[in-house]
Amino acid sequence: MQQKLSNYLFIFIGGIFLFSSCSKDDDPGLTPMEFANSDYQENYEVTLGDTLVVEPEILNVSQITSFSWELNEEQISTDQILNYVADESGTFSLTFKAIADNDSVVRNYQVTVKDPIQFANPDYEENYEVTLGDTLVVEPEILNAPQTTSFSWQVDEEEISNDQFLNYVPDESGTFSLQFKAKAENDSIIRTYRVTVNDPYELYFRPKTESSTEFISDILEYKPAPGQHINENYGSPEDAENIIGGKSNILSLGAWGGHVIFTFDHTIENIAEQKDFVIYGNAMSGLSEPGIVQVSFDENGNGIPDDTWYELAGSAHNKEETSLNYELTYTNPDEYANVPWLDNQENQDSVMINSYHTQNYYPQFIEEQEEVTFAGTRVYPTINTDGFVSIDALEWGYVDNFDADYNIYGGNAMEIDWAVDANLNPVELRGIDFIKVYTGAQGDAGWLGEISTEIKGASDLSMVD
Ligand SMILES: [Ca+2]
Ligand SMILES: [Ca+2]
Ligand SMILES: [Ca+2]
Ligand SMILES: [Ca+2]
Repeated sequence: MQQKLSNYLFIFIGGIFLFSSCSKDDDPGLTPMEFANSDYQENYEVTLGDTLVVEPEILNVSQITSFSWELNEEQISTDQILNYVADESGTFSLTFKAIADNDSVVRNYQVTVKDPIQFANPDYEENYEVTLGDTLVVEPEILNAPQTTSFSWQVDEEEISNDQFLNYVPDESGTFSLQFKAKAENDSIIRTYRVTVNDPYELYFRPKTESSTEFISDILEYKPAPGQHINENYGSPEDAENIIGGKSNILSLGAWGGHVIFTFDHTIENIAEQKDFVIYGNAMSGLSEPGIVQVSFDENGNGIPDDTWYELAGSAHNKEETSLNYELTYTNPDEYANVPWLDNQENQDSVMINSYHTQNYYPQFIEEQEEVTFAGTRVYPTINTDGFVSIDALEWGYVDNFDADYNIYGGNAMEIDWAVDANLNPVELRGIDFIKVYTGAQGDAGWLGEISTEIKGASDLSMVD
């Protein structure tokens, strides 16, 4: 019985031998396994969570060949082709073995598993709101970005930047979708934002209506500098109110820097190629006391002049003697006495008293009762002191200034396009809500007293008959 079994076994094994012999050209026992290519990719780099695929091609594999993949000496697969999901970041040695009886081949690899690119904060501000003309800044922080990472910002599918951090000035109002993409090899992240661009003019422009009037509708601030009329006729808060709605009362702004801020019952539109408003003064030939004008649009719609001011640059603004960024501080003498001042160019002098006005010349109704500082531009009209004192007009662009067009308007007509920023660069304004007028010169005109701008009112020029 035992003899028989071993015979059967012999025949069975022999049969296999014969069968495999018939199916191959060569004897498997004599032809060792080998890799199809002697060169191979040794280093692999994958992102955490991705599948690592390695497909070594081997010649002369037989049915009894077994395979083994080891990652840092731990077996992770017994397939010939590796499909492995990287679940830990780091650098690993990977070994592949194919074994058949006494025959084997081995290959070593190095695998780097990178952490994926990701946003530092999973929560983010999705909605942005900016004002037309402002810069939209979006700064997504990203982790694990290799140096080769590229960035793309798109507005409605049009690329606007390749920087990681966006600095973008939208050129139209409306709401649009903004997409950010960071892309590295085989790895990318995307974030979407919603941006609303507000056009302050669309939101807050106050057009003229049937009931609109041409004159000043409200005084928002009256802060004169010291002067002979201050705290007296032409120099009180009541006098400021009296220039509302007309052009027959007089308001003095005192010496350099003293100002008044007013508004209208509608936005004064900047009409192209035309002057836009007129400010009435009491200038006459030989008696100009140039006041400087600043304008502002109520960008935040709150009715308060807390928005950007732009100065109207007149003819003297580019003159060499003109002082830009000028500042001057007056000290309250607390009595009828010269009012000392000190400027930011180390000049000091006084607003001089005269015998016609014997009150304290320092404004007693303003908040600053020890000293007050004004800032702006100082212009230098010519003061003629030979014989009858006179002050020459500046060429154009100032208030209470007897320029060539003064008699046409009975005042000084102003063009909003003269507006400049702090660096004297022109700015484009479609309309203005607030006007500030301040005395632009400083000097003593003898018996005329200090140079002090007067205004009698203002009109929207488009409403003047
Ligand atoms: Ca204009
Ligand atoms: Ca405002
Ligand atoms: Ca005056
Ligand atoms: Ca005057």
